[in-house]
Amino acid sequence: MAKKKIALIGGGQIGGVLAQLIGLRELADVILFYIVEDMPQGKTLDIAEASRIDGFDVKLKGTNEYKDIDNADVVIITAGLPRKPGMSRDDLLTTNAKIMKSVAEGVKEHAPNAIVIIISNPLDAMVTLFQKVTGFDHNKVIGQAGVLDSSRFSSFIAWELGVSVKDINAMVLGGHGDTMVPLVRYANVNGVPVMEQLERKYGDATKAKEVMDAMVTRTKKAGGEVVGLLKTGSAFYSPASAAVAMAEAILGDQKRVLPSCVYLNGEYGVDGYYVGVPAVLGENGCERVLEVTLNDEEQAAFDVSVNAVKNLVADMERLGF
Ligand code: A3D
Repeated sequence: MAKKKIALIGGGQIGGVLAQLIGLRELADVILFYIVEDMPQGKTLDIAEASRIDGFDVKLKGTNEYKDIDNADVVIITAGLPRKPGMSRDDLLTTNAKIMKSVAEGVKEHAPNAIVIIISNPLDAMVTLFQKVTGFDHNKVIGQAGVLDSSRFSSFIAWELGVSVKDINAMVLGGHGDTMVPLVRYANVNGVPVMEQLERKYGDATKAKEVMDAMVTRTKKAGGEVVGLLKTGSAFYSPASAAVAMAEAILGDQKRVLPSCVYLNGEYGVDGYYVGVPAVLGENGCERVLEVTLNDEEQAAFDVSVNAVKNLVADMERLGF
């Protein structure tokens, strides 16, 4: 079977970790595109020179030319500036929209059949813009946010309960911003509701709720927590891991159910917007949206988040994108 090819657009912090993870997992050959001369070549050479040590056998190539992404099966986009302390994701809108427009034109011309995973912020707007510029089928353009937000939520729950994070199932829906919706009621430890475990731990429903509320708040602000500590950029190991899980599901036609920013056609009562929901990822990209029943409180929180996405997209359109 011919090796698959993943093109990475943007060779910064996330782009570098992506290239290394894809190599370590022998998921595909890697093309790393970035406009600055020699930089992507240096980064991929550095990673490739560890292949004997780590025992992986894929080709890694850096490039400054879009033509080298030809025939990529998956394109992962990180092009754009990350947040600095005190900056909201939305502040990035104008700068990153300009970058995304140029990237979309390059991908449209040279990798028209690829399935595209976008990481650049503000995420929901960048996914919308990329699809608009390329005209690619909606199912082939997907944003990464929910896999990471859900992993953060799961990690906090595991640390709180003192159990392996592998046994936590927890999901975050909505836009990738402060209005995201961690689904508390469905969060479970191997099927047992997390709230039940917290109530047993604290012997008190009020205290259990307080602890959960704090984990929900920390999840919503988790990106900012890392930005505040790093000071010079935003999270990059975990977003790369999240996108690799999505690429693996797509290339392996795994039909994994991963919370992803996908286009809604009436699901969850939303029509014509990209929003984070559980999606079945396989060889055709987003193959299906999985609907979950939301109670009134969850639906209200989801609606607030969808409205934030709609406002962000409207802002972007007002700016001429
Ligand atoms: P950084 O290390 O600055 O890398 C960004 C890359 O984009 C650099 O190589 C840039 O030079 C490159 N770039 C800039 N302009 C262009 C262009 N015109 N064409 C191609 N490449 C270009 O940032 P990073 O890797 O830390 O973050 C990348 C993006 O991901 C930022 O927008 C972050 O805000 C975003 N991000 C998203 C999440 C999500 O979970 C959605 C998490 C963390 C970061």
